[in-house]
Amino acid sequence: MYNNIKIQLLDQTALLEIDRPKFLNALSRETLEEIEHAFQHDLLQNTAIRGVIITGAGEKAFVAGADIKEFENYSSEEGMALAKWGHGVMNRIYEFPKPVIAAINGYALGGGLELALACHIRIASDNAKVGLPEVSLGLIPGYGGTQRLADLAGRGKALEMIMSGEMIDAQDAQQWGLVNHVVSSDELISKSTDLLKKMYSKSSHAIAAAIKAINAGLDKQKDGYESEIAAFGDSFGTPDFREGVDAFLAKRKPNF
Ligand code: CO8
Repeated sequence: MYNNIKIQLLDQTALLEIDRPKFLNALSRETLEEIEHAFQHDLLQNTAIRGVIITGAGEKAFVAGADIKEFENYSSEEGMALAKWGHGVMNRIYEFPKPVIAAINGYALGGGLELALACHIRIASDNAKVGLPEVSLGLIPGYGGTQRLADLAGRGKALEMIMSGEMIDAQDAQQWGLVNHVVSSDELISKSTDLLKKMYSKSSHAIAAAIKAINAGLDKQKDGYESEIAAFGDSFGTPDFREGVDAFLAKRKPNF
């Protein structure tokens, strides 16, 4: 049914694996559509599923970002439309009434880190590397990253990560408040399922209510999210975007 994701049931937990290892699980439009569909239908409606783990196929990456090859020729309007839709998908996960854990098994970059930030909890393997490198492409994060990173790590750390475009390792990510736990690769899924199992012994109604209440407290009328969408769209009209993406595709350093 899906071409880019796989869903496997581990008792009451759905393990959603993003399955494009050849492209480091980059989020193509079709991949994001499939994630959206899964959260709208299977994962939501199947009452046997009480929690979800999102992870990446292969040993190298959780998700290395949005698929750069797909948006290399986007106009500002197309960029803004994609960000608006992407925000909707991320919000669906952020507000999902069952617990969602990102099991970060390698690179979580750009849209990949934004996907992890939209989950309720993040657990990283000790080889994980996370970052928001969009400025290297002449862009800014476009799937909620400017807001959710600042929520978790604070303004100073968020600005450092976004303005430098540098990645940090799993230990620093834990210190910065981005990830809850760091474990070995072998333990990543078992640590995530163990944490979910503790939640399954509690009231699922109360858990859904807690997610809603915590999110409501952080909702700043969504103004920041709107300005991210507008600024993200504007970036597509700049020469820096052309240079950044051309450089990535030509495997050279950009010259801004
Ligand atoms: N998109 C498309 N393809 C990718 C991506 C990506 N984000 N990341 C990696 N790939 C592909 C590579 O092009 C390569 O394919 P090929 O073999 O055909 O050339 C394959 O995956 C393997 O990658 P590398 O050979 O580069 O592997 P390395 O181990 O040398 O490097 C890195 C790993 C450091 C992760 C490197 O691949 C990299 O820097 N990737 C790009 C990371 C990045 O910039 N991510 C941010 C993208 S922008 C974004 O996410 C914006 C989100 C906001 C919403 C977007 C809406 C439009």
